[in-house]
Amino acid sequence: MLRAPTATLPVDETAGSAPAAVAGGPVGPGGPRDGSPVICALAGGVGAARFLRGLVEVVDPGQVTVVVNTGDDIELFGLHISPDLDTVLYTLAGVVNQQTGWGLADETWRVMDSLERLGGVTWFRLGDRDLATHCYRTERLAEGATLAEVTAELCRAFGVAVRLVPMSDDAVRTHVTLADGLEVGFQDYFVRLRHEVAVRQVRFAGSEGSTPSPGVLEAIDAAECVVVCPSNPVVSIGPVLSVPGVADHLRRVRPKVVGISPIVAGAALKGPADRLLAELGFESSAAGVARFYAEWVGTLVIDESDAGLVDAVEAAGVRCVVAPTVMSSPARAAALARVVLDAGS
Ligand code: FO1
Repeated sequence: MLRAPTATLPVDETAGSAPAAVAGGPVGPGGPRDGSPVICALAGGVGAARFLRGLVEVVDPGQVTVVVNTGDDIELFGLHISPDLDTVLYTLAGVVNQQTGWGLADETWRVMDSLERLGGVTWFRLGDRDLATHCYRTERLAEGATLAEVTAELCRAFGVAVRLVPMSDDAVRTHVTLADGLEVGFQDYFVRLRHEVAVRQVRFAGSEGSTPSPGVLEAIDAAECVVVCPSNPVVSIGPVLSVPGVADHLRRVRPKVVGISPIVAGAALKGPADRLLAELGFESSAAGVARFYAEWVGTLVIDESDAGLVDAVEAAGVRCVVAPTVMSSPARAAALARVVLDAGS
């Protein structure tokens, strides 16, 4: 059984915006966390970021590699925007907008306001300060840096000690076919259409010829526990799995892979995960998540409100752990992280 080092946390339900994973040393009152387990996490956006914010309270951030979905990436105004990478980065740096879960706190919107006056594209809102991140990333990519290199530079600049890695340096993009047959890009579906439309199919364009970013497969192999964050199984974890080699490596280490169901009492806490699962033929429940992940997840943590689904999860061949999974505060996220580490034996 993996044990998080025992430095206990203050259970401060109101805490939330302090940097959680700053470079230069462990956080919290317990001092250095010797013997902290080596963790690899697969992550999407907001739900994953909140979990990781709790995880780095109970393990040494320097021991954590996070493989992040880049299927949501979009080019707008010639800028390369990586929403999930930025959501995790900003959250771990303690600078995320707490209300939306994405973008920066204390943001201003003067560029968007001016763009609106010009009749430009404003359905995807880029804050003034957030724009600097996209400008920096785009410029460095144009200079020949890889997305993984730029991400490491951004982590250093934001003082984040966790190793954030894009799932691939290659362009893999999530495309969604709507019920009427029209195919749109992920952000078109998610933001412009507010994911209020029925979906027939999801595909990850470019995945066949892509390779995992340097260190991704090694991080999966070397980890004492691989965590599948509470992200949308279809459009957040699905793209990561579509990169050749990732699913195979997970399959090989299945007993140490622990997932967290993003579906609680039949509904997604945020976003369209429940509808997407149902639309793609999976039950919209923690049991449906277990079936979706069964090939390569050894244990699934489900919410206490779903305790009645333990048999259904285990019938899918997945060990089931029941715990409070709703992360209404950083302290609850940290408590969930402890449960996950304990489950990752
Ligand atoms: N989400 C929205 O609902 N509306 C937006 O205008 C929006 C802009 C945006 C800009 C930068 C960024 O990093 C994220 C942004 N998001 C926005 C969130 C993003 O669409 C989603 O978090 C993910 O792609 C799904 O994980």
